[in-house]
Amino acid sequence: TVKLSPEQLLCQLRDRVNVSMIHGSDSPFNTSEWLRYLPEKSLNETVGRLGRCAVVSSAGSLKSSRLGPEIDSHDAVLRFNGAPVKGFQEDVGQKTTIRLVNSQLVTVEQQQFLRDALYNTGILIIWDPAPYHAEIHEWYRKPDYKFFEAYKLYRVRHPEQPFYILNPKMQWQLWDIIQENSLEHIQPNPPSSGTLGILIMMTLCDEVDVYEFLPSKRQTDICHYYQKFHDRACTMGAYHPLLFEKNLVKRINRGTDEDIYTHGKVTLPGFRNVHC
Ligand code: NCC
Repeated sequence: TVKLSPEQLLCQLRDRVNVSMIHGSDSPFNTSEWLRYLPEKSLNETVGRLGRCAVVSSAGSLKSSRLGPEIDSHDAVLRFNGAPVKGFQEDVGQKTTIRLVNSQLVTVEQQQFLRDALYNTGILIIWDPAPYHAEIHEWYRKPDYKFFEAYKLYRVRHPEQPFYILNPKMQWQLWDIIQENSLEHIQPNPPSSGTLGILIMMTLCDEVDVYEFLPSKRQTDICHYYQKFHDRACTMGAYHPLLFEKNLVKRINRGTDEDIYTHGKVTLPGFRNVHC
């Protein structure tokens, strides 16, 4: 097979990955019960049109980066799971527009999720690993983590905060493109929150700067900037095909290698600025 050009790769991502949130018209969520819980407005309506956006990975290499002001200069900032800003503003900024959380966090650490004020800022989006190209009903019956109860409890406590469920079909549409563009066979596990978040921002924004997803010169075995925990798998991946995700993002980077080295920064076009 012929290696796709960066532009062709961007077109594949734009045209084949359908980034959408579960909506009250999506069966089996089209019940009066679910209608009470799902947000009324679409994500697009809630955020409006966004210009420059930042995606902040949770990598240990953000520590001592002093990227905070640069990150906060964006119109919108996406963060992951339990990544804090309090006490880390200098390195990661303080703005949180969207927080993407996985279903494991919300169920295994349910009490913390319901209680910790960290989650009360911005728009929440939850995702759950679905079986390979499973139909939405099949996933609904057998989610990887049974997060629906925690979701409902959170919605009752914070009815004004937008909280979306990511339609699971996008993870395998994206995985297929990652596999097609890698030389090795990849384990069939969904992409990490990192790459899902990047794709979400590419659908909402004119331009997306991603920080410390491709590691800078500060690369470290410290897993997160907010914890003293060492594990190389955090950067390279174990369950998620993280290395392959990163190779793909490297190929579509419109920024410079110097920016990766010094800032761990990659610049990607929003899909509305990709012309196929
Ligand atoms: O660690 P996690 O990811 O929350 O990180 C968010 C995203 O940042 C990128 N990252 C992180 C660390 C690092 N050293 N390099 C990186 O590039 C990755 O793209 C990552 O997706 C997840 O993807 O949801 C993940 O979640 C954690 C964990 O569930 C949550 O932090 C909640 O506690 C997973 N860890 C474990 O299950 C132990 C992790 O595998 C994936």
